[in-house]
Amino acid sequence: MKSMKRSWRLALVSGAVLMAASAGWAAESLQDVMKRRGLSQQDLLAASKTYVPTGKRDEFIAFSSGGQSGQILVYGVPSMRILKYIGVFTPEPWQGYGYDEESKKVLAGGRIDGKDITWGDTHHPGFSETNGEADGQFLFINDKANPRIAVIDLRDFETKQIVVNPIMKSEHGGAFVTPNTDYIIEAVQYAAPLENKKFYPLEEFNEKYRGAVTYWKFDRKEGLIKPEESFSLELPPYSQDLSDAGKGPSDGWSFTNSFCSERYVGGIEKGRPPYEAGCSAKDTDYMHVINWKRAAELVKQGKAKKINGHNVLMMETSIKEGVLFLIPEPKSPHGVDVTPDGTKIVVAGKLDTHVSVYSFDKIMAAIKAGKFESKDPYGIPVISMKDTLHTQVALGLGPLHTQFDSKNCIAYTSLYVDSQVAKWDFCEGKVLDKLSIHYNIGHLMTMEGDTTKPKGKYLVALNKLSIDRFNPVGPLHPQNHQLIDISNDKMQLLYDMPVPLGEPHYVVAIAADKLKPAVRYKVGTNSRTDKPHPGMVRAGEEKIVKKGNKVEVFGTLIRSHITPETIEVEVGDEVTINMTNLERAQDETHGFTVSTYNVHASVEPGKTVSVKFKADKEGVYPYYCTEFCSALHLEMQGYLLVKPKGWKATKTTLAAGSYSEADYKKQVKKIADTQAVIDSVVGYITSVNYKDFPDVVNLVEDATDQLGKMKDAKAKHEAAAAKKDWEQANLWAEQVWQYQVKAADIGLRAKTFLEQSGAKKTK
Ligand code: K7E
Ligand code: CUA
Repeated sequence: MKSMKRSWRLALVSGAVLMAASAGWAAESLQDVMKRRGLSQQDLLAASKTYVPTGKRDEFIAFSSGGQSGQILVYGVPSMRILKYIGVFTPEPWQGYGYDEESKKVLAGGRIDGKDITWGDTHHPGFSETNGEADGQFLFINDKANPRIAVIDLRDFETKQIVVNPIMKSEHGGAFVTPNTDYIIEAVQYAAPLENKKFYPLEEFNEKYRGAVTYWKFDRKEGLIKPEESFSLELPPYSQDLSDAGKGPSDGWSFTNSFCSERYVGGIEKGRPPYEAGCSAKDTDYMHVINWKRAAELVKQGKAKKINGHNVLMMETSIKEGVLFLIPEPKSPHGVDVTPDGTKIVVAGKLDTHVSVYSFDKIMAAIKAGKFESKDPYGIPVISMKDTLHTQVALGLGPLHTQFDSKNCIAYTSLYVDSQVAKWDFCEGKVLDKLSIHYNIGHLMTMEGDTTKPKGKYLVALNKLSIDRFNPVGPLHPQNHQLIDISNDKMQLLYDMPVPLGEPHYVVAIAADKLKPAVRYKVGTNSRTDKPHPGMVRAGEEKIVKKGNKVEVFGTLIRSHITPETIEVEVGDEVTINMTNLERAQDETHGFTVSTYNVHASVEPGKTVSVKFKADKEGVYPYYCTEFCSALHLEMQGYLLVKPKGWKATKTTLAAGSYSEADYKKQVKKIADTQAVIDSVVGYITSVNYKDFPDVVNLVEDATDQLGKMKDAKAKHEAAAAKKDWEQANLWAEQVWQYQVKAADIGLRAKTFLEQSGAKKTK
């Protein structure tokens, strides 16, 4: 232990010197490396387009569905470096999601029929938009299996809300956002009765089973979905698929696909041909064209019916009021995508080689003229394909999804069967380029490529299979996100990124500079509600309150101790521990757990988190900080003592060590040496314009805090030394040194930051 302390001091003293002394080895040439690693010129070119040097950042940030993991995966483009997993529908231990009280409440919002559902089949993330542009404030994502939508606040990348769809039993087409985020669109996948827990036999499919599309009202100020102000449209049982909101000229309308307008009901066990045959029998399905603005007005006028307490505009009303129309679309389509200028709607027919481009103007003209080719079995007017098509382009086999370029009229469509990306012109209706990629692309994604202002540059192909692409890891393979350069006429494949969370159906990416995440919370914030946490306390106010069998701890975390360090309860007590992280420095997160009680919290600077459990087991349970937050992180510990009922102490002195006057003298010398290091660091920091760097100002505040605490400990060690109490003298001297180490650690970080950011001398 002693030698470790010495090396610490050495490291502190030499840290600054080491920093400057690492250049000068005879470097390998580029040719040497190419030869050694078997790289071609083409590889090098690709590498130079995706490589982001150490310390540099990505231009775009991608938010990928984590598929069945129920999470979101955040990565940078073009580096494809993973930055974060966000727990959404699934507990996420690192972030304490599902292990602390605040996040448990968020997850509880996703309970269905009174039961926890701890996974989700996430498909489509969507950004909040302002005037059709991604604004970087919120992210939404859906759960197909258990029809739910979640809201993630991009100030802290935390999930704030989960809402359960009140009338659906499954969904797929979510989350699509209207151009000013008034509504988040979610559409049914497999038709079922809209009333909850209502049984109708499959023989009554046409009469009693229904599709629907829900418009969730979003309150941007509160950052929450308002279920009471949300509504749905009842739709025929056509297996609705994806949707997109109109924008610009088509704002106020939305478009939803369907893939089984045959209304086929399978049953191979009874000798019926399977769903796959029955659902693709006809040459066309229906695109639903919906005037959601008008529908919202009708709901306000009280024209909706309440089903399960939720506003539903029944088909009869929608037809009568002219808010719902159908247009045939080629066989079993998958994606429907509105062009950035809002004038056209692109539909890819999975089982057709074409993409169909519909003209919004033509659709409106047909509606205005009352020109319909027929009515569907439910009486919904059907506009003819011929009257509304702008063009159709043969792209290849299995077109699925379309994204747009920053250049006018340029679109990219994934070809599932061909395993290709097609670049084409949707104005002129011609193919421009095709790129073969690895197996079976599903979605594809360009930078802000589903907004009014796509940013071009890169495209990511989301491939379902990776087969032989990566080192084998067992029969379950990762999926493969392939990065493609689209800045030139010809597309170039750059990089393969294995995705270890399946199955990431869709990704959205945004210019990194649009995101303005916070580095800390206002002290005492409940991050899940963004409100002051009643369990917060400031330094020195920590307390344990006992009322009957309820024990509530109001504690704090700061390098490197937990206050309180002992919590005593009686078996059977209900224990709530609130912890506030008092740090201001960036990235100084502490974790908190109590052995074997299945609780965990991630307490970022300023946050207050509570964990709750019943102390139902007598015994001794260490609690500690789970983040390696400082050199004395391991010592960031304490004991929960769960005592038997009516237990009385018999021994009252704690175990002691043995310390001498010589030890004390060594301590005092060590303190003086360390102070010299601190003084030199402080000297440097105050000699430059450090006040121009808010991050450094925060570090300096934290360091000053640590040094401020020294005074008290110093008085204590000196008083103890005067009384020749060498144990107390040594321990309080050691504590002074601890404060110094932490201050020096923070100070060195500030110094490095300043040197790297080009701080200027002021003295
Ligand atoms: Cu897999 Cu959008 Cu759910 Cu297509 S979806 S691939
Ligand atoms: Cu705080 Cu480890």
